[in-house]
This record gives sequence, structure tokens and C-alpha cells, in this order.
Amino acid sequence: MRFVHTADWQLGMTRRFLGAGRVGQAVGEAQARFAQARLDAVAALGRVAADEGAAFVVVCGDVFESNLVGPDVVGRACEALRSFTVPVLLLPGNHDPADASLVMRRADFTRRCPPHVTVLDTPGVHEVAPGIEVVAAPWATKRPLSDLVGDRLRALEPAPEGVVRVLAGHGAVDVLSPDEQNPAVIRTAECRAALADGRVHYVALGDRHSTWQLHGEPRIAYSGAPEVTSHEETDPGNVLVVDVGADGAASVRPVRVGRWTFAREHAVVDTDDDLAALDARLDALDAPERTALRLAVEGTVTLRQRARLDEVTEAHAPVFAALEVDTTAVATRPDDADVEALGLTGFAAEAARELADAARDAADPAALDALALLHRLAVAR
Ligand SMILES: [Mn+2]
Repeated sequence: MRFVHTADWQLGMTRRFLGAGRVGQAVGEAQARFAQARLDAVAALGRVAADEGAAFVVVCGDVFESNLVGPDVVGRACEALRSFTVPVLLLPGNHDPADASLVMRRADFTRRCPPHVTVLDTPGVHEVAPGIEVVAAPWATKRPLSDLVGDRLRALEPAPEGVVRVLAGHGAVDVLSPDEQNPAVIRTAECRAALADGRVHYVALGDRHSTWQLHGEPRIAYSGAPEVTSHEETDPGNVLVVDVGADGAASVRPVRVGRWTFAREHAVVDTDDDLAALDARLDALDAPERTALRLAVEGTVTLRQRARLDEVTEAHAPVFAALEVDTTAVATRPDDADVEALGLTGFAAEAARELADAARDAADPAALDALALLHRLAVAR
């Protein structure tokens, strides 16, 4: 039996660093494209399910970023779900728990939601098709007081002959969560025991946005988010195509559907060559319009090189979805050529030279600021 395991669509998510807008650019333009990318990833995974001959798609929680998402987000989600040709099961997670405000029970959702979609808002066994069952462990509140997956597993008998059973859960597993005080942590030993005695044949999890499998047990896995959500993720952008049998055989294959990248880069800049190399490196990055880059720069530069560094990053910024540059580790040390570049004579030249000495030798920030201002004025002139 083959199905698609996914989770953490987080539809309606916004990202502050995409929303700032820039001079000459529509405010939130990257944000709008990011929202569309999440929907595109959903449509793409629907095509994966069709192409792979999957029996169903299970979404293990956090379909929506929040139960408070707007009707535009809900309407577009329903439109994306209409494109699916196989049954889709939506599990409420910690972002969209099955409380009184559950977005998937709202009229704007139920009115547009296509009939092949089932909301797993009540815990227990759900028959997808003859011989195929999904055991739902939905979140009912934002703060569950027990291991919801373990609770469901303990309530099960071994699956009947010929029935393949998939558990759908959401939350942190014990081997990844160091928080021993959290009563809701999912105990992997209980999952292993349920796999061993045939109560379930696969444990499909959501919550972790990076693709992950339990070491030595591919049948306990997080699919990760189908489109990146944060710079902290190691392997987002996938869905899992899972083959499982009642005999315990399993194959789990990640398929990439996400197209965005949230990247971190580091650059050391001490010379003009380093600046040219950084410029070339930013030029060579693939698909900058779908890349949110956090660039950390370190090094020691002259005033002219510091100005050049700003020019380089500012020239690239408009083509990136976001380009955040951290220059706190860049030290500026004016040299004699910086002073000569000001084109000053007499007392003014003398004063500039004293500022340069103070900035370089005493690392005086006020002197450096004053000199940088002179430099900008000289360039403007
Ligand atoms: Mn999530």
C-alpha cells in the first residue's frame, strides 16, 4: 500500500523579513510570492500523489498557521485541495487544534472543501478504503496533557488480517525533545512496540519542519514541511512517499516539492579581492528571487572597502526575496588613501588625518563615524 505523508503546510504563515518592502518595490511583494509558494507546494504534492499511484495523502497537523487565518487563505487552500485526485486526510495540530475555533470546521472551509477531503478532528480509527485504516491522534487544545500518540496506540488491538494501518500524529518525539517536563512528548518506545505487534504499520508525524526518520526505524518519521518556514531547518521542502505492508515491510522515499530556500552564508572580507569574490558569489546563487539569505560578514576593511561592501550588498538586495546582512563583525580601519580620497587640503586635511589616526589606533567610533560622513560627502560631491 502506497501513500503520501506530509505535514506542516502552515498555510497563512507570514515572515517578517519578507514583508518589509524596499524602495521602489511593492511592500510585501516577496511575502505574497512566499504565500503562493506554499500553495504551489501543496498542488505539487497532489501531483506527486497522483503520479505515484498513492492511495491517499495524510497531512499530519498544522495544515494552517492558525485557526485565525483569513477567508482568503482558507479559500485558496480549498482550491488547492480541489486539484487532488486521491483522498486527503487533514489532522489538526498545535497551530490548528480541534477546539471550538477549528478553522477546518468554519463555514468558509466546509463550503468550499471538496468531498475527497476528510478532517481527522476526532481521535481513533478511520477507514480510508477497504483494508486501509488511518488512526488519528488530533490535537484538541494547544496544550495537551498526555502523549496523544501513545494514548491512541494503547487503545488499539493488532490490526485485522490484511488491514494496513497508519497512525497520524503531531508533536515532538522524546529522542528529539530534551524537555522532560512536557507531558505531551511522544514516546518512541511505545511507537516501536505498536509496530512490533502489528497494531500499526507506520507512524506518520508532523511538527518538525525538517524531514527526519528515527534511527534504525524508517517507519517512524517526520515528513517535514513541503516548503521551508525558517532558517533553522536542515532538510525542509519534501514529502514522503511511503510503501508499507501488513507484514512490516516498508520503504520511505523523500520527494522534493518545495522551491524556496532560507539560507545562511558567511563571508570573510579583508581585501578588494575578497569584495570581488563576495560580489561574484552573490551573483552565482541560484534563484535569488526564491531565496531569503542571511549573510554574516567578518573582516577588517578600509573606509573605501567598507563603502564598497555596502554597495555590493545593496546592489544584490533587490533580486533576493530577502537579504539580511550582519556586519557587526566587520572592523573599519581608515588608511592614508582613505584620507587622500577626501581631496582635502590645509587644516581640513590635517583634521581628517587626526580623525583617521583616532579611528585606526584608538578604535574611536566617533572619529570613525565622522570620517565616514566626510567620505560620503566627498563621494556625493
Ligand atoms: Mn508545524
